[in-house]
Amino acid sequence: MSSQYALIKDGLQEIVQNLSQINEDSGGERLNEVSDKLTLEQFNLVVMGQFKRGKSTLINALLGAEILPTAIVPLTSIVTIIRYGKESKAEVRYLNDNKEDIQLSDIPKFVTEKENPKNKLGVKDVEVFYPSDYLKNGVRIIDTPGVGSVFKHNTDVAYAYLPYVDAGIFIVTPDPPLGEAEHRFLKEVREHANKFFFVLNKTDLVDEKDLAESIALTDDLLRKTLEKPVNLYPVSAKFALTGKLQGDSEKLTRSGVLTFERDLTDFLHCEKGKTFLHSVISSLLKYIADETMACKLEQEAARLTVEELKSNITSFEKYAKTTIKDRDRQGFILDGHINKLQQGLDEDLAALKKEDLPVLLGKLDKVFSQKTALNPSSHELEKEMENYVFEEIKTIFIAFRKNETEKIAAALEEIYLDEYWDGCFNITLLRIAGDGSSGE
Ligand SMILES: Nc1nc2c(ncn2[C@@H]2O[C@H](COP(=O)(O)OP(=O)(O)OP(=O)(O)O)[C@@H](O)[C@H]2O)c(=O)[nH]1
Ligand SMILES: [Mg+2]
Repeated sequence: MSSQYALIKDGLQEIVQNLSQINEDSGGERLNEVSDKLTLEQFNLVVMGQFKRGKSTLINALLGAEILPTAIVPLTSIVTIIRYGKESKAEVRYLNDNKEDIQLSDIPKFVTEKENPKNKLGVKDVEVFYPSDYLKNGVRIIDTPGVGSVFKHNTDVAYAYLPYVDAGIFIVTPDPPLGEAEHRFLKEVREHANKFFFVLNKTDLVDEKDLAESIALTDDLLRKTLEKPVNLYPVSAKFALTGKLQGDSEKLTRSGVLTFERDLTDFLHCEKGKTFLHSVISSLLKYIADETMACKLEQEAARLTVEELKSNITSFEKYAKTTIKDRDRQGFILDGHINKLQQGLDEDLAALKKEDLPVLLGKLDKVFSQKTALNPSSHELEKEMENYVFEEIKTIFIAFRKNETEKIAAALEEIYLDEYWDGCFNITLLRIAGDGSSGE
């Protein structure tokens, strides 16, 4: 296998050189990227999915360290590439080609929507070096922003990364199940990568019966979308991470991540080379198809008269102007949606305080009088009361958080679909208007 692999790899490198010579004027950057990929044998294992499914948490679980920031709100906004390094370190690469070494603890400042809103810092990506066995032999684990959130630019970044996927880990969760945004994303993903692992995360949040139903439903939806059977790995990335961090092997086993890790490791040992070559061949085929199309367009353009060309340019400029206006309008509408969501959350928090606080205080009074009667030692009493308060607040907040996550996810899905269909409608109107004006 290895000599065959080397032979094909060298052959592909030769094809890249030949293509560069044939087409000296254009496409140089794309061919250089393929050539570098072949030389460095870079293999991109990309983690993708809808916002908040637990992509960053799963990567942390695989690495056994809290490297990437995670949160309850849509968070990752910039691609983070994790590659092998004997020592842990990180580097920010900016869109203007500048680079900067940063502390691992400063990663959130650059890759999160909260600290770098709308990528105001102009970050291209962040590269993290880390000594994990997964990252040996050119494997790069890549965290991408989630699709389908109210931050449309995060969805754009995830879509734009698809051509770089050699193998993917696609994350879904039982609750809510596969939604419209994910369904659309999956259809696109299908066109780009040969190998995908499907992970059903957050299994710790559902009971056994719900989990079994969810596995069957997700499996069915994925099979229908991808038109082939899939292997679905039920895991709890949260338990896997805490299991590894606390050396709790029982928790780690319960997380289900070990089966996934076993299959992932097998794949990286046995099938990575074949998938890598497939991926390079696909990139080259896409490059050839694009260049052929560009040639055809050039030939067509050469046949047009100057008047026809001028008229096409005018129509295009008109279309571009309307599109920019439409983008600004959408931005304005989305800001309104965000404010509404925030307002809803504030109202729910106020209601929680108003309804649950008096009940909690009543319970505390009752437990306090029971416990003082049984155990007057102030130190132990304080500890017991602290534990009681902690558990009560945790129960209230877990229920609140679950409820709010569902509410926000449903609201975001609705906003996304509204905007999507609005966009389709506007494009149709523009096309109709364009057809009319060209006939004038
Ligand atoms: N209960 C539970 N919570 C989880 C699990 N995995 C992730 N979470 C939580 O889900 C939330 C989102 O996790 P992230 O890892 O930030 O999700 P993400 O997919 O990277 O989100 P974006 O970057 O916004 O797309 C965080 O609050 C995590 O703690 C899990 O297995 N179980
Ligand atoms: Mg994330």
